Amino acid sequence: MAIARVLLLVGGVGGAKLAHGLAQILPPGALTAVVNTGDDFWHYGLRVCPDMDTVMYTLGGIVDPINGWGVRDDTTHTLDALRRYGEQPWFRLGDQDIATHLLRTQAIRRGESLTSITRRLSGALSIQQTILPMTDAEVATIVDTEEYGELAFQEYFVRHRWQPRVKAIRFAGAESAFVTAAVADAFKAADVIVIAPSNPWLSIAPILSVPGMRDLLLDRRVPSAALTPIIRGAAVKGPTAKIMGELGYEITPLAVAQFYHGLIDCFIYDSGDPPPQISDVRTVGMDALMRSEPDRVRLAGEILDWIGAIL
Ligand code: FO1
Repeated sequence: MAIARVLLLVGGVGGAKLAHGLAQILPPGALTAVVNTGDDFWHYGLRVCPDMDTVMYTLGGIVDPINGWGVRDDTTHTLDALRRYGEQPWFRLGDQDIATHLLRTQAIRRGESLTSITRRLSGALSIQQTILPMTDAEVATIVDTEEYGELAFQEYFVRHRWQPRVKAIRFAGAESAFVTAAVADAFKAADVIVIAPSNPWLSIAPILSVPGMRDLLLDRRVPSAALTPIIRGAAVKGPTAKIMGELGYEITPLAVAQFYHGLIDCFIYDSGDPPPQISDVRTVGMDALMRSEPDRVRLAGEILDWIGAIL
């Protein structure tokens, strides 16, 4: 069966690459990305939403290709000016990127939802896919570390370069968050749900922490597939493998599949790894590493072909 609508649960850089690959092969409007907002924070009075922006800039074709986040060829004059005042900015906000935070903050202060402002910003960037925050409420990922106790996510990730040892992770505010009508509608409309190869504990777990989100996945009438972010014992990027070790998991695709058990019917691991055996989940090996833009398109096509064939 041909897949018309894909719903992608996604975090930052790695997941955005898959979103980009899917966007190349699906018709306009057929992809909806439900994005982690647990990384969002207030910084110099601005609402910064790193994963939302990473997905938006990637789909908009303006992302910095080296970092995978921020705007390509952006300058940092604002940070230089802050330094002149004696500040030591530790979070690298580019000048063009700041324009996004200014408009978003202004809209939020006026009472507009993150869902609505994201629709306007992505429309202005001529993005034909739908980018939805996991919720319009503020949810903050908090990382409990051996060395510093609890750290706000970006303090852990950027300021401390994800070096502290992780003891636990919680999602502050999740209990009073809610699934938006836009997210609920996207689940109803989807022919397949894909969980991107993002960090399960830092990027996907916050999405699943929103009350009602797990039920949307559990009540699905369409297949749900997850991709491994772990390939041959290592994370493609970032702290996934390190965190798995620190939280007591084996650093294997199987441990990732088990984390999603009950929520997925299909699991994609890298063909260089042994096939994970897990009950009620069909597994398939693919070249899961996205080194280049053609790789993203190839992987997205293989995923849709495989799921389309078993539908
Ligand atoms: N990551 C860094 O490692 N250092 C930075 O200074 C940094 C700045 C930054 C600014 C805007 C943005 O949208 C993303 C930014 N990121 C930076 C990436 C971000 O911290 C992480 O990729 C995610 O939060 C984890 O998915």
